Amino acid sequence: MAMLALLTLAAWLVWSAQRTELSRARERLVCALPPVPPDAPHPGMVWVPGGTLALGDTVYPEEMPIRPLSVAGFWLDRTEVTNDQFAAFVNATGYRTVAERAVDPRQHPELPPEMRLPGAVVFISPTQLSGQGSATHWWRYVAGADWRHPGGPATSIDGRGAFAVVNVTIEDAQAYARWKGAVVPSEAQWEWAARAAQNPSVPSHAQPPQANTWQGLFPVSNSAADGFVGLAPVGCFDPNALGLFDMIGNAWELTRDAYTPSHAVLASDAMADPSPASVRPAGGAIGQHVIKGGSFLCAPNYCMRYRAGARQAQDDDLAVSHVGFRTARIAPGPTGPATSPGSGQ
Ligand SMILES: [Ca+2]
Repeated sequence: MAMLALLTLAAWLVWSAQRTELSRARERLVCALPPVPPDAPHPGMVWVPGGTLALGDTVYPEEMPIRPLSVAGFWLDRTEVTNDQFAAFVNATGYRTVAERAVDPRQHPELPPEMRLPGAVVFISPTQLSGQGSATHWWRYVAGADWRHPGGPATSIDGRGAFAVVNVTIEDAQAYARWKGAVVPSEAQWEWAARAAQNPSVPSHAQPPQANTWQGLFPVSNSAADGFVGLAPVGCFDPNALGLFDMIGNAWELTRDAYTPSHAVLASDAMADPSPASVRPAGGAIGQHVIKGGSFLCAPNYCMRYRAGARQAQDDDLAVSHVGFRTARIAPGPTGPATSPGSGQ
């Protein structure tokens, strides 16, 4: 009986390895993006016209209540920042990301020594779960995981230059943005852009077909009906009406707003001030920022955050394998006939 179990296990391991190899062989490493017009004022960025955003949604408590908020026009990267783009920044500046530095024991005296090593939290799909399961079953702190080694020291980004950079924190995102002469978008800017500068009369809560999310029973069964088991190269799915790719799904995206547990409190001047400054008051949750858009791990049975109005908290000093970002730029919009949505890509 024991021999039969061993043979069954061996056969499963061979089959599983073959399946993984097959999926890797089929993996798309790049997706074509529309050409950038030669006269684009901010190449690779899309103009997001201003308007009044109905901030929030009604699925989870943290996205309520819905609040009206003015957003001025701004430019936004049409894709998530890629590994190639982030590598250019690191090569030019020598920057070391938070995940590449040791954890300060004064900040986290509770952590065991192995979790103070440089590293990041990596998603590892469990083969089975008992009961309701716990996030600790599929998230692991992996020493040596960083943006160049998304799954740990044995992994790399070779051939994955067009993939969204992950395992980056708000500090890393802001350092990159400064180098580019840009900023990390506010939550309101991000949400307004994800809605293509329009408030839908009835926001959809359905899992979107044009986004890299999770199909199947999270976290044990991923059918990858959208073509991707994990992260995807940027631009593989249809853009929204402004020409922005992957606002929903693929990687969660950092915003510059400190996290608060609901929309009940906004900065008092934010309601009247149409500037694109952060709408969050000082004194939000210490050490957390808002992330938006959901990721390749969002599934209907677990995390319906594949929506513009959804939001989540992300620890400032913790890099995670499903969090990336894009940048915004405060500059005059396109003029004359080039003012149509999506121009200036
Ligand atoms: Ca997917």
